[in-house]
Amino acid sequence: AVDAACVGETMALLLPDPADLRGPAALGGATLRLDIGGAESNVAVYLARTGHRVAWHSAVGDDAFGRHVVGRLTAEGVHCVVRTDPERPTGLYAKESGPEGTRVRYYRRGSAASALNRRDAARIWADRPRLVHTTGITAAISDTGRGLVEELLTGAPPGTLRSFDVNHRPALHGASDAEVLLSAARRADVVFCGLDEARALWGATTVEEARALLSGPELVVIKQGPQGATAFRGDRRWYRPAPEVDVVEPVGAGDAFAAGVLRGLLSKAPIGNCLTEGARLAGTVLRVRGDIPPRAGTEPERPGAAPGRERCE
Ligand code: KDG
Repeated sequence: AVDAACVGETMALLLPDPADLRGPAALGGATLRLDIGGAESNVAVYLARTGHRVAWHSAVGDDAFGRHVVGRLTAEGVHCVVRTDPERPTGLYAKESGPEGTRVRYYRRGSAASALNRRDAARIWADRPRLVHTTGITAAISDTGRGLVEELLTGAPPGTLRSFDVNHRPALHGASDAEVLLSAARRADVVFCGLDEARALWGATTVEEARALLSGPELVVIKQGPQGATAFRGDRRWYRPAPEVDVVEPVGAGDAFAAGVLRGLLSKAPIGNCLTEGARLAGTVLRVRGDIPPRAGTEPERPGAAPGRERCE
């Protein structure tokens, strides 16, 4: 049995050195750092770093990028349950961070992971995870990916905690995805959603409106960017401010936040402490250009959320 199963695509990530992006000959002779990125495997890494047994379920191509992804995740202590697809490549993505912010480009259509489908759920349940985590990205990479997300949310064995992060990506999601994401989010036990996402997808303007839309999950966590985050369970609510950091690059902070909350839930910490751990972890990734901070920079990590009194407001 594993503590958590994280399900979704992980891509090889190409990170140019910011100095190489200047001038008309941008990237000519540039150095590209090879990293990895995938919302669900990012969560898996954070959970593994505190000693949880975590499986990442996905597919990669029979190529160097796929081996790189699996190698990196394995080195992080994540158990990789992957199909190696001889026909389809590993997805790629590139991130350019400049003064105007971060621009992300995907090269993932027809990737190995886009062939994930509802039949993959059987392998996932075979591990008997306490928690299954997936996101709106998996629902958007293909119709079969969406089928797998539906299966994870409706076919989970009783007692499995189903976690869903809306993860709205304008480069991937079209207008018709708003309904898909809402119905997936409503079927989870724990849902993470940015207020900006709830606004863009469903027109919610306040955390209360976002929470009201997300009827169904036992725990609804609304991320308010620099304003912090609010969690709702039944008629109780908890608030935590955002970490105070000089932001280098924001991609991946949502995954770190979700992982911090899930760490807390796995160790049965009070909700307020789960949010505190989410904010702390998000702070660690906001300081780096990659999607996850290197292990050395964050060691040693505490197991689970910090003990302490729960504050409810
Ligand atoms: O949350 C960070 C992810 O967006 C990033 O790691 C890449 O999975 C990714 C995606 O599809 O954008």
